[in-house]
Amino acid sequence: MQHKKLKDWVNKMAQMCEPEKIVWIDGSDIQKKQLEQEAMSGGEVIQLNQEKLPGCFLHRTAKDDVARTEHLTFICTRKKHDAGPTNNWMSPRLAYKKAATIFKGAMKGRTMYVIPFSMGPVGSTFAKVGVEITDSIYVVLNMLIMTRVGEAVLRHLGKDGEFTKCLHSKAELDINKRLILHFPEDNTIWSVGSGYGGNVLLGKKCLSLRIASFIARKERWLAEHMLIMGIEDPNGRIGYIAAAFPSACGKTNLAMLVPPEGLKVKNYRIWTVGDDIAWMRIDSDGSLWAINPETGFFGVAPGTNSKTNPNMVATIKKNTIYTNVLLKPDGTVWWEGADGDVPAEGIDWQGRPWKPGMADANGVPVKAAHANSRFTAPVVNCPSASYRLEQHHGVPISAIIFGGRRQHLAPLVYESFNWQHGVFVGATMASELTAAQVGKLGQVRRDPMAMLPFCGYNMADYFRHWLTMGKSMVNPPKIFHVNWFRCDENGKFLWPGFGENLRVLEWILQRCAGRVRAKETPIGYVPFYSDLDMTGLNLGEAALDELFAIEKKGWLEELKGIKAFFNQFKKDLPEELWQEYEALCARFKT
Ligand code: GTP
Ligand code: SPV
Ligand code: MN
Repeated sequence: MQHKKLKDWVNKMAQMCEPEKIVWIDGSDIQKKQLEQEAMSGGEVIQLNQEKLPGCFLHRTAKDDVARTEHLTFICTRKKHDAGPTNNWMSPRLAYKKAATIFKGAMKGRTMYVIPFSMGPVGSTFAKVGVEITDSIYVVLNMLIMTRVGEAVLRHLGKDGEFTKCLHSKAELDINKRLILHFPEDNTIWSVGSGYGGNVLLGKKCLSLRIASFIARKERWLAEHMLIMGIEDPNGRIGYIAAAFPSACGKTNLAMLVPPEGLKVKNYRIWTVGDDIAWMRIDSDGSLWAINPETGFFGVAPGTNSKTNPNMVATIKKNTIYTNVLLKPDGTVWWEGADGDVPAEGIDWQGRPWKPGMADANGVPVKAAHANSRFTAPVVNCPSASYRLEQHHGVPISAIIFGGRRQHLAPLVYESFNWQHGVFVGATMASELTAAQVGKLGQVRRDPMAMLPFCGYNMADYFRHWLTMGKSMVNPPKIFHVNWFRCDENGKFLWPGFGENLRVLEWILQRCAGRVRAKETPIGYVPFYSDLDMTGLNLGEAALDELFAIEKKGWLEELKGIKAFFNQFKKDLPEELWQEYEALCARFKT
């Protein structure tokens, strides 16, 4: 290893954390096997039934360490204003100082692992290198699935290549001594006191979104919380879309959907590029091209079964790490909404004996798996994995889709009038909170572009960057909004979702190709019912009317919420977004 800065940094961090030894992760199979053995004997993971689930393990986190802790996540820029009104901010000086007292001696008696990793194919124009230091072997095993790790990365770094310095320690796994800190100006991340995915797999949300969004603005590209998928028609033409939905709102499911029975005759083929993060650049053709910087899925377990997501069921049969699910007596796993019968017994996600029907002291049913239990699996396991995953130029994006979880208001799908209006649609997105973040379930919050918890700088500047990007493209993608979660008055989903969503994607691609007309409404274009292929779907016109209803009263309320949200950005909010706001108000008045 020739990189002096890297060596010096590792030494300095070791001086602070005081590990017993330092192990460099080389990405080899031999080392991976050793690490797995070590993780088993240390009790960090439990080996699952190797006949039924080869290469699979189970891990349990601490009880209060099961989701991202957004209130303990900070953007540490020198000026508070640069973090903006939607981020938690701490001065870099104070942040380093506070965290250092927790990191001090935190690795005593432990091994410090050093993981060189690349987000994106090593050496591609998109790729960014990070090095994560951690005392968690679970983190190492996850990073080996989620990113490109090892020698090739070091070789690419050479003597003085740029990398993001990522430091993590479990420390005491104490929520009162937990901090997830981002220093975009230093290209540095410090995470301490947690062992949960989004807080500790620093290549994911911390680097690929918070730090990358900061870099992307300077370098004029986009780092987004988006899935990427391709839809191939029978003529072999593949249309690619990128879609931003907040956490636990359906990205993974959409990215690998299986065409519904009624559309089978059309012979569509789905190609999964990514399920969580998209890095997008304007190429020399003036179009937007995207890669998925990750190599694995860190997906939500509950609700995953052969009906909702058969491709994922196939993906997680081998070389997968399960976190916080039920362990069955036969050494396989289960979660609420998994295939098969509810097991008669097992060990729940907290390691306690479990039986169906058990209730806690308050009479609340005890869950077998945590609502935010997850699996970590390699993308290449997925039957629908794109053949272009290693391509350095990525895939060309025809449509960008924003979407949220809204019981009311938002129709099944609508199209923005143009890029600027599309940016307004993204900037005013809202969604109900889920188990993916610690907070009040079901509460509606504004979550612009599904990036509220992930934007590494002032969101007003982020909106401006989006507006600028649109102007820089000869051929910008069209922008749409979807809502799979609208409910009837009894709280039942009006739309069947999952594979059936292809009917909506089909319309979207037809709009991109200019093949169908659309109906103009105050909020954007919606489909003529006759342009939605409903073959084989038992959904009457009345249900469609409910799905597409645009209720003036509700939207006038929504406009108040949007105004209040925009107001917090004060003078920083781009004028264009106020123009769009006024135009929307005006369209509702006439
Ligand atoms: P993160 O990994 O947290 O970023 O989540 P995600 O956006 O990838 O969400 P995911 O696809 O894992 O879906 C989360 C939950 O939404 C699961 O419980 C799914 O069963 C449910 N879900 C996904 N798609 C649909 C849909 O089309 N309709 C309905 N009703 N539920 C859906
Ligand atoms: C999300 O919460 O958006 C996730 C899971 O994709 S985590 O890695 O925890 O962020
Ligand atoms: Mn996500």
